[in-house]
Amino acid sequence: MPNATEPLVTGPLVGVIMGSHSDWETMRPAVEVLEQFGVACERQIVSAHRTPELMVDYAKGAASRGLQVIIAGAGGAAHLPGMVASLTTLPVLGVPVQSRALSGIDSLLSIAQMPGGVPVGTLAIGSAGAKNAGLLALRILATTRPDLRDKLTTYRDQQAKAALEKELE
Ligand code: RP5
Repeated sequence: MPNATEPLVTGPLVGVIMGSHSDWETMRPAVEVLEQFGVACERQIVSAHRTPELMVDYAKGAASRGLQVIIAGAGGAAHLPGMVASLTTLPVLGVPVQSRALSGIDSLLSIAQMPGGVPVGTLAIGSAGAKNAGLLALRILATTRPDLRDKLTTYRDQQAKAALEKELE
């Protein structure tokens, strides 16, 4: 596994935002995988509904603060990723949080069904989507960072090895 004690970069490159504190358990794996690879990230509650002005300021200021990817998680009427994507040219990865009423189908469709022209990369519902959002952010960053690319190759190889080592009783 990558060595978490040797950061590759300093200063947050990835912003992980979510609409509510109730989203945090779902979104935590995104932060964990970024930290595992030594990529600095920030985490913050930014709500499209409850803190719309903060959302505008966050999205407009993200690139100038040095962020290169934004991961946005939200549930229900999940406007956050699309609204943020409309306010920045950074890549925005949307994570649908599993809602109580509709099990996250509402979140998924709200995030995935963007009109042409405002792209949001939509991941799976829930924590698997959050983990993959972190890994996808790493892959985006790795296009210009050979050290990070090497770590991702090691991660992929270790994952394949672990899958094959499992015995079928
Ligand atoms: C959305 O509403 C949040 O992203 C969250 O998933 C959902 C419910 O929020 P809480 O009522 O739990 O704060 O804006």
